[in-house]
Amino acid sequence: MEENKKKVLSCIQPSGMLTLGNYIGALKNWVAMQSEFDCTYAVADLHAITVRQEPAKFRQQIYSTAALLLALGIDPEKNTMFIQSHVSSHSELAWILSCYTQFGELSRMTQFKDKSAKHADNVNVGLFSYPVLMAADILLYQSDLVPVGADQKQHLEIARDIATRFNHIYGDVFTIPEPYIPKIGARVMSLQDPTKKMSKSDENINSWVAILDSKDDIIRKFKRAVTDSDNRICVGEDKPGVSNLIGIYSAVTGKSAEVITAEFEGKGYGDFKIAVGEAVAEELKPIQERYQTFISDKKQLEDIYRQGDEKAFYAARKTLSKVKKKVGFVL
Ligand code: ATP
Ligand code: LTN
Repeated sequence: MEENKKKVLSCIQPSGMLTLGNYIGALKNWVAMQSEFDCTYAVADLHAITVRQEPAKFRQQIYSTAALLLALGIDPEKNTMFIQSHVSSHSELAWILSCYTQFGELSRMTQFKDKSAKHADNVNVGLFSYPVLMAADILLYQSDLVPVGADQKQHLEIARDIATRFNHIYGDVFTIPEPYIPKIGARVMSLQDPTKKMSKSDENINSWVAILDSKDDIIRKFKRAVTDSDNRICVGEDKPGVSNLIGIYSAVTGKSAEVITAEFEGKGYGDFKIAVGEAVAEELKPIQERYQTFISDKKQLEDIYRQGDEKAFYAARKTLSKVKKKVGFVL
């Protein structure tokens, strides 16, 4: 690992089937960033238990998420890929940082407000302190850049605030991380309600496309996508459904919105939706094939993440010791 490369960190929750939104908004960038940066990527299983998970299913989702990261092209030799709960430093630092985080600032987090409304029967303390654990994830690795979708920007802000506050008291302990939010495909919207983001926890399965969906399912979901009645294929504020499809098509083909509008001049929504579905299926096909090879060899998968766990633990321990010393713990 070259010393002068900037450090990148990101995590993804194994809380269900990863979607096209996760892929375009976050994971595609994870892969692209490997060539330029020193990257650390984790499966955020600790974050996922802020909402109830069924144990057997959860375990499979953790394996599946790790296999998917490899299938996407994350290179575990050049980067660090690990499982968050395997590196105990995350929980330890999260506790310490929670004593440097104000109740008021966590109360303002929109994700907390949304998720506590959605899971009104389980508004647990973990859901509330979720951004502190996320700050620990980021700060442990002295990360310079954090690639996330636009919806995580507020959490990154709070990580910066906590780090700045801590550094102010104790001197330079943490690197202050910058967000890395991609311009293209920053937000993929639901296929059924294009004013809402595409989300794997949406009960309407037609509203999202999973990275592992079959070609038939992908095309069927795009055919059913909500559009409007004027049959013009162009981006417009009054055309959220069509704009979203153009955004998706653009993200997977690399074509600009103008080129796409010209390509479909005179054609109807039906043709366009099929073209988007086919382009998405085409992009996902090799990923799905590689996924099968990783998920069918648990031993190899385990070897890979165990190596990552060790690398991550080594880096995390360094920061955690420094923090403990600064706070005044006896080591
Ligand atoms: P949930 O439905 O459980 O809230 P989610 O599908 O919204 O989950 P997360 O696990 O919260 O996904 O997000 C993982 C990453 O994917 C984050 O970096 C997030 O910003 C990004 N992401 C999720 N959904 C989208 C989307 N629709 N468009 C762009 N990026 C997204
Ligand atoms: N909260 C993020 C996942 C996450 C994360 C992180 C992202 C956990 N820790 C650290 C970036 C950096 C999410 O659900 N999207």
